[in-house]
Amino acid sequence: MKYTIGHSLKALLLFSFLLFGYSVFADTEFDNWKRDFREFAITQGISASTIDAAFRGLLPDQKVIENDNHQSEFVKPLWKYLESAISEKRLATAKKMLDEHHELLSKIEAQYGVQREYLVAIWGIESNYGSNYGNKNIIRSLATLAYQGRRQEFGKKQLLAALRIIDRGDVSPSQMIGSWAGAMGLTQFIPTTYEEYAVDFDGDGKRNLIQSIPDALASTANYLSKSGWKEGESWGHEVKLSNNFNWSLADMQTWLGIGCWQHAGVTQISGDPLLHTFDDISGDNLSALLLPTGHTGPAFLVKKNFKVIKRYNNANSYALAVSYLGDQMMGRQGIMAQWPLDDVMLTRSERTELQQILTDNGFDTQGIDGRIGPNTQAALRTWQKTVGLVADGYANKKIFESLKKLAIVKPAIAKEEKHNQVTQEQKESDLQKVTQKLL
Ligand SMILES: [Ca+2]
Repeated sequence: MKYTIGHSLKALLLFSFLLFGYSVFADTEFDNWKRDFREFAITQGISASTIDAAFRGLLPDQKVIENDNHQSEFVKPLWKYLESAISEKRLATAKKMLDEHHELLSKIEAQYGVQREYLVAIWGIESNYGSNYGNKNIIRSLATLAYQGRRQEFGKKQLLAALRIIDRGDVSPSQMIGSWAGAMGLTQFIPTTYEEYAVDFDGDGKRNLIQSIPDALASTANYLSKSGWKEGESWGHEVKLSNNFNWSLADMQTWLGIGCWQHAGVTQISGDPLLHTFDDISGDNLSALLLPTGHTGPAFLVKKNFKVIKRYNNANSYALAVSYLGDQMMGRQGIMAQWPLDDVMLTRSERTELQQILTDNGFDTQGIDGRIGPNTQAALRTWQKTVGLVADGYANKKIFESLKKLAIVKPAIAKEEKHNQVTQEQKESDLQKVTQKLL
């Protein structure tokens, strides 16, 4: 009898394991991880009761890992992104918010020196004025990222910061709702930014960026101000470039005074000289030239405040959206020049291929990750210069097709060169000739 029960029990256990084994195993592993993290967090000064309250019943969220692994094949053209970020409806709500929170915004502006329009723009773009700031349990999202996947260090650091925020009494674990990646509240602060820059502006002793509009907007102003926002200044201006412009200056690494830009052939969008209206420019006030869609699209001279907006989200598209939504609240004009609407964006695999071709041909992109960053742009620019194209470093379908032709002709040139022992100068001139013929 004893044997039979034991046998049946074993069979039942085996059956259960086959049926539920993976999840039972995974949960146990996660429980172990939670136990270890709890111990670690206590050594970091977080109270056991806070951790226990935050970790109670917590399970990993596979959706978070899926989102983290999902790298989109297609990119939205910049003009499409701006169209939705600065829609008529968004602008109308923004103006309503300026009106509704007039008094609060005056106080924040006086204390932090950041124009209210840009704060309201960030609030709109980050959470659509609180109507969309994510519905994920932040602790669960961050615990999942810390437990598995490719960003465990980030997850761990942010989770600790989130627990400290709860420990401090700013918000409760259940109030911590936000995006799958850990950004919280009306203006989407990640926990480490929250810890460092959040302020209590409504005076209740708590820094609540999820439910308190005064706290969220003042914290955003504080963050911008501490990141070097220049009071009373704009983010920059749309400009026009002369036909024989030296495109290598438009690399966002070259920061020059306004006089230098004027000398280089930059004018106001109207064609008037820069200095006439750029009266907030002093000697130390430098600008960089941004051509987000290459030499055929709009051009912008951007200043320090543009860089500060990018501290929030390091994308030119985002910073342009905040800048223009803010400007339009002030009644300033929108973007005047035409976007290159016929441009076809590269897919992720094409971007990877472009980097591979450039690197294989001696134009090092410093890694192949499918993202067109400053290194890839610099490599592309050098290639464009070598073959006599406008060196704007902008990668679209047309450039990609030209580059693919190069990948075909380059080995033939190299073979011939080897045979004839040619000089570097000759090599470049040959390459230029062949490519010109192909393009
Ligand atoms: Ca508060």
